[in-house]
Amino acid sequence: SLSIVVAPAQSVYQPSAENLAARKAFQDDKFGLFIHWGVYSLLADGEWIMNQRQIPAKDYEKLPTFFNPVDFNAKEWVSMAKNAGMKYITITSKHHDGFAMYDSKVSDYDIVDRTPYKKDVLKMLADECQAQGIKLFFYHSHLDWHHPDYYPRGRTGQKTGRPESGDFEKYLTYMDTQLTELLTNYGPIAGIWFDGWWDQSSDDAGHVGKTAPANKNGIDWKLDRTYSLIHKLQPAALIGNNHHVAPFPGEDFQMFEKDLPGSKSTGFNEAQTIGQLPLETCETMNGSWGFNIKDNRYKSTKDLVHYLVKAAGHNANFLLNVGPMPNGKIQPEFVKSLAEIGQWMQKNGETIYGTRGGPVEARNWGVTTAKGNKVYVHILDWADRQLTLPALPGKVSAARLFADKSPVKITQSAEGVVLTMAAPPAADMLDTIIELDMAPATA
Ligand code: FHN
Repeated sequence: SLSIVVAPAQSVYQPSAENLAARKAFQDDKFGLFIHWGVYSLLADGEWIMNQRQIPAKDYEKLPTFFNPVDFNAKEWVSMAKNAGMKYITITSKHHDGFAMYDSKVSDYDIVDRTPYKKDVLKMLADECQAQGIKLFFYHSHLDWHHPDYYPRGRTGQKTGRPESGDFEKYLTYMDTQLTELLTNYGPIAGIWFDGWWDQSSDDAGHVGKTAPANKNGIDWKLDRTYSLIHKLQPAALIGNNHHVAPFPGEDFQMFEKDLPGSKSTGFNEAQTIGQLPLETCETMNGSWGFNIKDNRYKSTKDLVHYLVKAAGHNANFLLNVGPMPNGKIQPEFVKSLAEIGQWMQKNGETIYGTRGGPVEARNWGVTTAKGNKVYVHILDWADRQLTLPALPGKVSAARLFADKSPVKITQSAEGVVLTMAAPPAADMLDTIIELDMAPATA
């Protein structure tokens, strides 16, 4: 007989009013601190060390016994982020190594039960974020190189010492239970930043607008179920997933790793299309996410300010990463750069916070951002006194240098609006900003 298989109804996700408000506030916030911190920091060679050195779980489990971040100071970290001009923090609750940086009741493989430190750093950080008005997101890894039921092992993971079987559904229940702990015991959580879906990705990475099916190993991440759980526990919590494919239903923002949305400058984002969601791009301050003692590829403060400005010009937030050391301190090079970025943000944050990208597409000289009747022209790489903008949505009624309010001359040409400065952009300026007053376009 013909058995008709009724496909599960695609959950049509309708964001709540709180969620929509949280999305807008997220877009207004523009700038956040990414923190990759775990027991891997003891080896000072990045957060993939367990996989890169193929360390079997039973050996890697020795690491937590040495993890004792006695110099961790939540107030110091949150103040550093706030002084840099950041409005939120996204910290790893569990990275791919499976070790929970908080007191989980569903596992003893966590900072309270397995380290001499015995304190819940996420609770301390959450309390300090609430005290200082900084939002807190948790980065949570789908991928888990430690849990026995994370099987089949997917694209990465230990080839040695891992069980040759497992119950993936039990692993998903474990993951959902930890997410429930994080969204119940740590106060208001601004969102969950997923990563690692790609380890057991579906073959249908070209989907648009529907939840991915099970992959050829029969692995179905059941994202609908996890996302519904998160939105039920905290409706305003925003879901993002660093899966490098187009957004799935239930996601509230779209991230582009090491890539300005649409520029496809890294292979990760080839398949990604820019959806209608708020956007975020993330980057390291050197070349490593987790603490890496030999990685001195420090980006200059100018590079980082330009990345922040370009992200805003691409209508995206910028999530800038630090990988704290095993003693709980942030390395001095990062502290210094963040303080310098904060000085720039103190003077120029008005041209970033609360803006949206455009109206002029990114150019080789820079980008534009807009807020209310203002357009900010961010000149990042231009040595001429004159700059021509293509047609703008409305009439430019006045223009001035944002820094000193000195007037900028406005004329028209066949190519568009010509802005003439009294002098070319100063070479030492991280960003020469021209502020335009826009009159509404006449009907
Ligand atoms: O594998 C992770 C990596 O460790 C790090 O967390 C980055 C951060 O965006 N995401 C994955 C690499 O794409």
